[in-house]
Amino acid sequence: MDSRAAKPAVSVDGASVEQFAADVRYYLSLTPRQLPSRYLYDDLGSALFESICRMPWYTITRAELRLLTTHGDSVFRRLPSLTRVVELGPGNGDKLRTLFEAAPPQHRPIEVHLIDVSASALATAAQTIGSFGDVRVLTHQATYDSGLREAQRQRTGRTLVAFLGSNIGNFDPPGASAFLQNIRASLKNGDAVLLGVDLVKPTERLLVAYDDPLGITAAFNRNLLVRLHRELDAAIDLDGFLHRALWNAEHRRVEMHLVARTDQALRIARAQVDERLNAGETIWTESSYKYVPEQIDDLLESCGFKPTGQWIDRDDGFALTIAEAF
Ligand code: AVJ
Repeated sequence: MDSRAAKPAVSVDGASVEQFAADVRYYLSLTPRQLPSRYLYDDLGSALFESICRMPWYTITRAELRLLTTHGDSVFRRLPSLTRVVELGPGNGDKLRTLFEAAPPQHRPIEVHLIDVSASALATAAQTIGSFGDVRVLTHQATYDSGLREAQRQRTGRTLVAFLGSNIGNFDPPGASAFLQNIRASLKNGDAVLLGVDLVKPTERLLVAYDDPLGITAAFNRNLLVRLHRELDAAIDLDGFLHRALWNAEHRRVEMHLVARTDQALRIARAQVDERLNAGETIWTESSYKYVPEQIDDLLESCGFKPTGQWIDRDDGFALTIAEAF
């Protein structure tokens, strides 16, 4: 065994280095060049994302927490005899904690399953939710799909699947449908989903949320290049790439890109990538789709869910929707 083969095969966010390398190789070869947004969240990326959530320009987190505080009680009242909550992508656990704090103790579920690819996020979230003494917390370090399958293997009683923070915005429309249909297939009638979704708003407000004056989102985006360096032995000039955010009105999405300032060599040893980017060429690293409220209802209905409640924060353009599997 050489020293490289002896390296641990798991990177900090739980995906194998082989999987990371294979994805990097494949997505960089596409036209336009891309990198999957799920790789934004290693330890540093997750810390940068938490900083983004504290910035005045990024309103998603606070708008959603306000809605959860104000309407959490109504959410649970619509789900009598709820026994379990499965949260996909709990982050630091603040969203679920806020939801639980808004509910009278007798409405709280007995069991919580947290599903995330990030081990550090899971540890923090489990500790936060564990502070509710009467709730049993189980964690699954996995992708949403396999984690959900795992969580549903031992299901009993009534389940609520929470998918908050507008994380659904990272899926393109067919992806969002497939994802919700997958959730629906793991549920039985009367189970429910709680969806937090960022809404379309004036372009200036969208752009400053994804290209902020402090440069934190730029650091979040360029951290992908740092990961290529550290985990895949890449030789890339970090200063050779700029952060760019743009509003794609046709597809109703904010896109993040890394833009080559000048001609750039892209050599990534462990992914067998050896390419050149021309000045101005971009690597597309994320889409954040924005919705109008009716579109959320339509999407849910087409995936086997009947919306039973929707609360909207008009100031920041954010919707919280509860829907029952039928
Ligand atoms: C966590 C996917 C909801 O798209 O708004 C924040 C990630 N990207 N700033 C989003 C993100 C740039 C965020 N989501």
